[in-house]
Amino acid sequence: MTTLRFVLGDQLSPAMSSLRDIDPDRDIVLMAEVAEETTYAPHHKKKIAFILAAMRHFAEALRARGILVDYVTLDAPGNSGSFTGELARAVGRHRADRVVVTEPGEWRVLAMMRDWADGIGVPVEIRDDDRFFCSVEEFRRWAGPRRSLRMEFFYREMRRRHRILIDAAGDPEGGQWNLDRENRKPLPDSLDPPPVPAATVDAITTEVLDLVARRFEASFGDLLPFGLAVTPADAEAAFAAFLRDRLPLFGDYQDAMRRGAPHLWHSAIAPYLNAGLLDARDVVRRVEAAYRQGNAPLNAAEGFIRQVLGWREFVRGLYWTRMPGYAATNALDARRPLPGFYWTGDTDMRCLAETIADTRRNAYAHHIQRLMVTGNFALLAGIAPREIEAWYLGVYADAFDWVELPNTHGMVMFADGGMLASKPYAASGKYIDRMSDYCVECRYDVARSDGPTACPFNFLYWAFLDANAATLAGNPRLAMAYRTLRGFTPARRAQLARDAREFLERLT
Ligand code: DLZ
Ligand code: SF4
Repeated sequence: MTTLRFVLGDQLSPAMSSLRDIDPDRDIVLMAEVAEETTYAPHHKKKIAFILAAMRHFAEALRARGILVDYVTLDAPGNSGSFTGELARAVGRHRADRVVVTEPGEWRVLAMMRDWADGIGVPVEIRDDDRFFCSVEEFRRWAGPRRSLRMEFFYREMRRRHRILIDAAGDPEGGQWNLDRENRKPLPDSLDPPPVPAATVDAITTEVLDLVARRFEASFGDLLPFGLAVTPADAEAAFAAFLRDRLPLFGDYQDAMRRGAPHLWHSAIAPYLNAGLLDARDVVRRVEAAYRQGNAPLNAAEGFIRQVLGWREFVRGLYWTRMPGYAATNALDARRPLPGFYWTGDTDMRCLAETIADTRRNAYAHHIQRLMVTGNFALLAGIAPREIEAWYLGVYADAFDWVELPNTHGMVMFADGGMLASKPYAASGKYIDRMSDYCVECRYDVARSDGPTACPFNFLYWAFLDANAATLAGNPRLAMAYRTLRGFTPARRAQLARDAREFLERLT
């Protein structure tokens, strides 16, 4: 009896549930580079190279353990170009009696998997992905029938359940659950972030880089220099460097932005966590240990752990319990096409140009750039959720649907009407100016709200609030903003709306 174990490109963990009871004498692991996965989103060149190189290294590591791996490269003759096609071909090739897989990170692929048993004629066992703190069932029980879900309460539950940053009395370490207020310091000019070390490129990765340069020449983003980790050992080195050099100040400057410093004190380990090169539970425990050993302050450890144990698990639960209907909502009726400058960076709004340039170079931008620059603009400009979601899914090396979709749809675009976020993260240029040095060299004046030199984020912000008053004015977290808006004269409101309309018309 031959079992075929199919491992996908973001399932590169040695302890994957699909590999757990493998019989090295009889079972075969299938891995496949397929055109459909490289093109279903407008992926960044670095993202494609990262996944394919990590897949090839993973296959080598399995072979070194004496496991038979059937690895289909993108250029292999006869490659059908899809997961379904490659699985069917491999079942025939090996006369497999059954298939074992771990559930995927995307609804689209789960729908495919559910059809596999019928299509290929052998039983297909779909196992849970248990690389997370919280299973989907556990999340479902926690969420119940609630219409809106708050990360904060889920996060506290996770902290308690897994006893992370909990003191001997069962209370949160330091007396507070959430130190978000201590994560917003503006960055002093005198302070420079430490460099983020790049991983070395070996022969396997070089081959992948050649392949991507050839096949994806027209895709978004710079392929070189390539410094992403593609093995667990290199990902571990990247995480260790973060613990040592950047975690201590991560908390203070979590929300800061600076030209030419894309990583600041961020860990930049999301691609490794999401592809399986690092384990989220291990990472959280080690950040907690750094705090307990006096190597990092509480606002850093708690801020990091909130992202991984809180947000990351929360959005995954939300994705799997609310999809596929979740993606179809459009609470603010946003319909504008994505402006071309998201792909070219060709805009005279400095904050956007810098963030998009970082994205193009690194397939990375940190969470405040994503939420408060590219995201904030998309929200204020009323970009269609599907268009901006496809952009985020493509351009970031860490982006897989389960994590990208709720973050963009719910958090950035408020398209779910507040199921995930208690308010839209709309902000004027004032916020960007406070948290960055972008405005200094911008051709727009961040202090002006109307007229030809005004910062577009300003009039767009007021026009957005005005236009969406019927939906948003009752939100207590926006009460102050609406009070200010109501204090404007009708003529000023009309002027702001006109500036916004003319600006948006010029965009398309
Ligand atoms: C993102 C991606 C890309 C670009 N290429 C492949 C591939 O060739 N083979 C593969 O197994 N996985 C790839 N992936 C990751 C899949 O898209 C991902 O596993 C699904 O979207 C489910 O999360
Ligand atoms: Fe961005 Fe406005 Fe600042 Fe220019 S002035 S960088 S557009 S926030």
